[in-house]
Amino acid sequence: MKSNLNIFYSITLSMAVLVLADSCSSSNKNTAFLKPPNILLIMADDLGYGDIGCYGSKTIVTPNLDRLASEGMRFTDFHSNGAVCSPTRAALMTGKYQQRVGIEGVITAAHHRDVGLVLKEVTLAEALKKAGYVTGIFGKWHLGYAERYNPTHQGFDEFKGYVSGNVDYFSHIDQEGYFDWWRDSILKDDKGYTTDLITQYGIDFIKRHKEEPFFLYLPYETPHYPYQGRHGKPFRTIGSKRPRNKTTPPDSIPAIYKEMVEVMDENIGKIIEVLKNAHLTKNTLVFFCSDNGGVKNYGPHNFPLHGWKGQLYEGGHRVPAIAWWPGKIQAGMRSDETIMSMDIFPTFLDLARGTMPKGLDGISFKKVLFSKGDLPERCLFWRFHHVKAIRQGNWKLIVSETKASKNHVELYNLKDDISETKNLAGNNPDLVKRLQKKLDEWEKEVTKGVPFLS
Ligand SMILES: [Ca+2]
Repeated sequence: MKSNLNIFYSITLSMAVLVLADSCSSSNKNTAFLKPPNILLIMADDLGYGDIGCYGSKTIVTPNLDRLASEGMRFTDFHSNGAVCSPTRAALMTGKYQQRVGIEGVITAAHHRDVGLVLKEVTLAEALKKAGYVTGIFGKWHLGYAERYNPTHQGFDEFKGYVSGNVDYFSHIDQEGYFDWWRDSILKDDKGYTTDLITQYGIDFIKRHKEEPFFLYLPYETPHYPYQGRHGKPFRTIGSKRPRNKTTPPDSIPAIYKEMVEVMDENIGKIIEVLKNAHLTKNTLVFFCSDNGGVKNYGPHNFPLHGWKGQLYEGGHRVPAIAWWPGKIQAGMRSDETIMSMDIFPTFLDLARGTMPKGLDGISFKKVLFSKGDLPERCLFWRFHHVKAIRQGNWKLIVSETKASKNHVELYNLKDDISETKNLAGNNPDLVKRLQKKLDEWEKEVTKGVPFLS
């Protein structure tokens, strides 16, 4: 792989030199011959909209993420496709609404050990691999427990990490008591704290592949439960079921949570240092985001948003997102474009100059990154359990089944009311009708013939 790529780049470099010699006046136009950028995608797990400094946290200190935001672009209206883990990851990997691949809910350790993202789907890793990239994932997969759903069968050259929703940060055992730490498609442990291990793997990957275009995906576990700090102890053992977080006293969770996020931030700082020392920053996009909103009960993680992980209020799916690429993305930028996880696939492929698969729902936001234009107007949709939502411009309609009503409708104008406090449905019956019609049409089209997790 490496030698073939080196030959490929030697040839293209020679071609570039010939073209430059032939036409000096157009030298700036010959960037097509340059090596495509490295792409580093870092995804936090359950990190809320207000959980890091540059999004307003008063308690959690995140100098490294804050620096990436101040030197790059911070997104204020970025959304996870799902309000929980697996759906967002399915959308990220396919560039489609997760409903199209039947992963609308969590692939649970208890009930879904034999389902996953079907292999026939073209994943982001497969598409980038086809475009000449070496690909690695270190951290959380959560798109299938069985070996046949392993990320190494979905376009990733290398994998270390876990396939469940969460593991003990030290013993690497999932909440149903199964050991869950993989080296590629083999179950094999590595000693260490999950956040630190993922970072070490990522750094090692960068050092080994710095000459190639690489796609490195680092889905951290932080700050998903179990709440365990770096100097804590393992508390899950093989065969023991600890379905929630009963080992950590609730009053100690805020301090541990803060430490977990700060340790992730410290680790991200280490990775950036490695990129700088390897002189890779001018040709590497770093993109950071969360997979869904913050969890209820343990602090004001989603402030100023209403709602939590698992809900379709903004707190469930509007998440932090930062893009950093010195020299390419202007420093200190803020984007208010409405973007979803499924847009990452076409954007990365656009940057890689790869072939776009057919049937994607996401769209490239490359021009937003480079401050060269806005995205076209579009409607965006969410559905989880008995709740569904549509976003058009500043309007958001949420339709839910409640005990009192099968069709409970809420309409918010997010421009004036980001906290979703004033339901304007009663004052805007025509708009409600229009949005509900679009929502119904989307639902019918997107779920056509696809079996769902039960
Ligand atoms: Ca999550």
